[in-house]
Formats: sequence, C-alpha cells, structure tokens
Amino acid sequence: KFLKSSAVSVIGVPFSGGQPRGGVDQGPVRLVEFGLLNQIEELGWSVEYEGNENIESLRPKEDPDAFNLKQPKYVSAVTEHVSKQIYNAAKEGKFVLTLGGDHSVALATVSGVFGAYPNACLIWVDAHADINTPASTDSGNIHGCPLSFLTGIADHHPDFDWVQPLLKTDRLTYIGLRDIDEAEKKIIRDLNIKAFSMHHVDKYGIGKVVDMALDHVNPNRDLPIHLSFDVDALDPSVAPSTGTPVRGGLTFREGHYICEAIAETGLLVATDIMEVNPTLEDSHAVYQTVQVGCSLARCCLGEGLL
Ligand code: 4U7
Ligand code: MN
Ligand code: MN
Ligand code: MN
Repeated sequence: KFLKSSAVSVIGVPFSGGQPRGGVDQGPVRLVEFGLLNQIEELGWSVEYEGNENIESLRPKEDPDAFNLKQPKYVSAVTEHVSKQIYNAAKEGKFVLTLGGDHSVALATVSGVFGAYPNACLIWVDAHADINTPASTDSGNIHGCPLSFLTGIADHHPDFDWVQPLLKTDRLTYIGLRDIDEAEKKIIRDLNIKAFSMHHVDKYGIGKVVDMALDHVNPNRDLPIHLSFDVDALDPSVAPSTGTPVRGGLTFREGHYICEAIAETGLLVATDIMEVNPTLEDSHAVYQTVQVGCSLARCCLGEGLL
C-alpha cells in the first residue's frame, strides 16, 4: 500500500554509545553473518545493505556528560547521520529494516521514517519504556531516552536540536513493558500513552493485545506502521544476549506473533531489531539471540503468513 517496490533497505548501525556495555555494536554484523540478507531475498524481496562500518569516525574528540546525558555528542552525530539514510530509503518507497546497535538508534529510525511518512504510527516492543527525559534519567544512558526527544517532551538539550518532535503521543503504543522507571510511569499516565505491559499480555493474550494496540494507533488500518523491536522484550530464556534483560518477557511465539500480525496488515513500512549483543552470555545464548533476531525480521517481511 505504501511501499513502491519489493525492495528492502537493510541499515546496520554498529553503535553502542547510547549505553555503557560494548558488544551491541556487533549486532548487525552477526545478524548478517547468520544469513539474514539471503533469507530476506528468499522471501522474494530485493535487498540492499548499508553497514555503516565507519561509524566510529563520527566520535567527537571530547564528549563530556551534558545535562545528565552520557556521550550526547556521539549519539547525536551518529543518529543524525543515520536518520538521513533511513529518510532517503523510506522516501524511495523501500521497506527499511534497521539492525542495532543500542536503542538510542531509534532517534534515527523514527526521525527518518516519520520524516518520510508524517502520519505513521509507532509500535514499541520492549521491556522498557525508553521515554526518560534528560531531567528524569537516573542512568544517563540515552538508549533509555529516545522517545522523550521524538515526542518533544524532553527538556531542551543543546546536542539534540536536530531531532524534530515528529511523533504524537497518541500515535505511539507499547507492548511488553515490565521495567519502567517511576518518572516514566508518570509520563505515560499524564500523557495517556497507550501501553500494554506483560500484565496485559497475560490477561488478554497476545492476539487481543495486538488488536487493541492497532485499534489505538491505527483505528482505520490505513496509516503506515513503524515497529521498533528491542529484543529484551522477549524473555531472557529466548533472547539472553542483550544488555538489560528482564525476567518475565514475551515467549518465542508471542514475539513472532506480533511481527506476523503487524506484517499481515500490509501497512508495515519499517522495522528496527535492536539491542542484540553477541558478546554477552555463552555461545549457545548468542546463537539463540541472533537466530531469533533474524526470524523476527523475516516475520516482519512476510514469513509465517500463508
Ligand atoms: B533499552 C532504564 F533505568 N530505564 O533509563 C534507563 F532501568 O533500550 C533502562 O530499552 C533503559 O534497553 C533500557 O537506563 C533501554 C533503567
Ligand atoms: Mn529499548
Ligand atoms: Mn529494553
Ligand atoms: Mn536493553
């Protein structure tokens, strides 16, 4: 409906500057080594890949903490750069699949996708709400803050003036939440952001939760959809190799169901697969996490639908 061809632009963002642990920058190359690009071609798409291998060159010489945030200039430079790639690919009518990297990279994906599709909606699948403001964040890690900038609720921060508040809070919905900071709870409540926590998944089942999420952000099923999937939404038994695991997450099937059901709408234009860290846990755990990252991406591109 919105895509102009069956082309996928896969954008690797080997970046870990939005949080303190190394290794999440190796997520994209591991997903690609696992065969993801060929797998997508086998589903009938044409694939082009941008790996951003030289992203380190955007690191500034000095990057002191500023207004509570860590490495603000590096995060800003990388995400502004990548946002242009994503905007261009989306404008050309390609499906955009972004491979993280930590979730600060959503500053790039949402800016790029919503620049190209101003009436899009965002489904954020995560254990965390990632809506801390510079004032509210306790950790200072920007991967916990992207949605505050994208919705315009962040207090002004000089390093992020390029980020436009393109996301209205009623075009955002969450699935999978279970580790939310007090300040984030207040934001979600005060702004009436539609959030489906693991409690709701237990109560209603994943089928009903996805229906309700879509009913909220896309009631007439006519708006483009951006899915941002943090693999820590999955239970750590399913996706162990990630920086901030939280027990009690989505099962393997629940995670895949979300991707399939959204793909089935025919409205999905962009997906992010974020926070795969192939340096955490043992080799079996890494294999499982990389494999599940690839299969979630494939489900967003039609695998699993008859
Ligand atoms: B992720 C946290 F305090 N809320 O702000 C924070 F619990 O992209 C976690 O979802 C953020 O993995 C997690 O640091 C960010 C913390
Ligand atoms: Mn996240
Ligand atoms: Mn998370
Ligand atoms: Mn995480």
